[in-house]
This record gives sequence, C-alpha cells and structure tokens, in this order.
Amino acid sequence: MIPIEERFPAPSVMGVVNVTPDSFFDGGVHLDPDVAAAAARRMVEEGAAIVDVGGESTRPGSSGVTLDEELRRVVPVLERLAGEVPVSIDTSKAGVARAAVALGAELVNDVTALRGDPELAGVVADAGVYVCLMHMQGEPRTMQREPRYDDVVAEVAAFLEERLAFAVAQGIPEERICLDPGIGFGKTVAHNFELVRRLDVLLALGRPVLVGFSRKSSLGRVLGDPDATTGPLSASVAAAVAAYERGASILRVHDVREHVEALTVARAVAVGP
Ligand code: HH2
Repeated sequence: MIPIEERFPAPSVMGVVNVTPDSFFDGGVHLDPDVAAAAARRMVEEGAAIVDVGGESTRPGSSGVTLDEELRRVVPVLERLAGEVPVSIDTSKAGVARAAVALGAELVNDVTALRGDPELAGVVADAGVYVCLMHMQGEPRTMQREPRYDDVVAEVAAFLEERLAFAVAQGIPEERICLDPGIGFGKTVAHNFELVRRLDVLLALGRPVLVGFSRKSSLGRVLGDPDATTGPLSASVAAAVAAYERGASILRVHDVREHVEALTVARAVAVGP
C-alpha cells in the first residue's frame, strides 16, 4: 500500500456521508442506503478523493449507538459502494471497522484516536489500511461544556504525538497514519481557529494533517450568531482554504464540488495551475 501522503496529495477532499438520523449538519439526509450510495458516487464525480461513511453522530451532546445499530446503518451503504467508490469508515468500533474493511474501506477514521475500542488498532494493523487519529477533549456527550487548555496547540500536538507512537507500537506503519486536530471536539471558537492558525506545530510531527471544519458551529459563531449549531458553505470553504494554505493535506467536507473548486484555485496559486 502506498504511503498516505502519496495516496492523498494536498489538497485532497474527503466527502462526508453520515448515515444517521441526528448528525449536526446532514442528519437524516442519507438514511436510505440507496440515497447514501448515490450521494457518495456524486461526491467522487465532483472530485472527492474518498468518501467518509459514518453511522454514529459525534455531535456535541450525543451519546453513541450500539454496534448492531451502527452496522445496520453503514453495511448496506458499504455493500453498494464496494469496489466502486473509495471509502473511509468513520467509526470507533472494531466490529464496524472489521466489516467495513472486508467491504473494501481503505481508511479507518477514528475520532477517539484508538482509545475507544481496544481491538481497533489490531483491526487496522491486520487489514493494512490507513488510519486517521483525531484529538478530542472529553467525550461527545459533554465535550463542549467549558473546554479548557493552557496551550491548546501544544496539548493537541502532545496528544497526537502520543497516539501516533501508540499506533506504531500496535503494528500500524507510520506511513499509513494521518493526524487531525479535531475541530469542535472539546474546543471553543478561539481554540478551533488557533489550531488552524498554528497548524505548523502539528505538521512538525511529520505526518499529513486532516482538517474537518466544514459546516461546524464555530463558523456560524464567528459570523455573529452566538447560538449557531452550523456554519454556512462560504465560511466552510474559507476555513478549508486557510487550512490547506497552512499545510493541511486532507479536507473533510460536506459540500464537495465547492471545496474542490476553491482548493483547485488555491493550489494553482500555491504551486501553479
Ligand atoms: N468531524 C466530525 C465527524 N468525524 N472525523 C475527523 N477525522 N475529523 C473531524 O473533524 C470530524 C470527524 C463531525 O462532523 P459530522 O460527521 O458531519 O457530524 P456528526 O458527528 O454529527 O455525524
């Protein structure tokens, strides 16, 4: 398997397909597996390098679903996409990851950075797939109640460095791993923007960085609505371009076409058309 930085050169777009009733932005939209599979195919046509399929919302306040329910949501979608669409599985459960890689998923996107299920690291190592390790302070149910850091960037970097070492010790080669600051996962608006502003500190860990700012509430809040639970497309695109310009390789987004267009232009500015 080629190194993750070659498989996903910057900027690569990861399209989001949540097969959930309650995701903060696309909840309920893709519950029918045919609708979800069609959305995934469209995202690839629009230029996504991979589509991230998820069966459990991790929005602030959510409390998780059972293994059986998560499998019931994602497996019919993965069956429809197998061999046709590049897939990432957004899960913290070894049982879901195992089923997904058997159906061709090439990346496991774990918002707990291999802390949630003791068997997940082994599944990733044995399957020889890519993995994304994300930072989160606390757990989704409570993470937005007064998140606190002395230095958010230093603490996120130290966490990701430790999880990277853990993953390698579990038999996952470093060249299959990317890191993610976890925008919105136990962070204030200021924390989220500082993490993008100082992305160089995370890049110094030597692994590609994935950023998922798309539609998140910090975008709506910085635009003046203190109660926003989402942000507009325009603000999502700006955040993705800013992250790319600071070194992010993979941008996780809900609106693929607009992000691919903006990032293509940003790349043309950076390195030529
Ligand atoms: N954000 C969400 C879910 N998974 N994975 C990574 N690696 N990075 C992220 O920033 C990230 C993620 C939350 O977004 P979404 O999937 O749209 O919402 P929900 O968790 O409510 O399903």
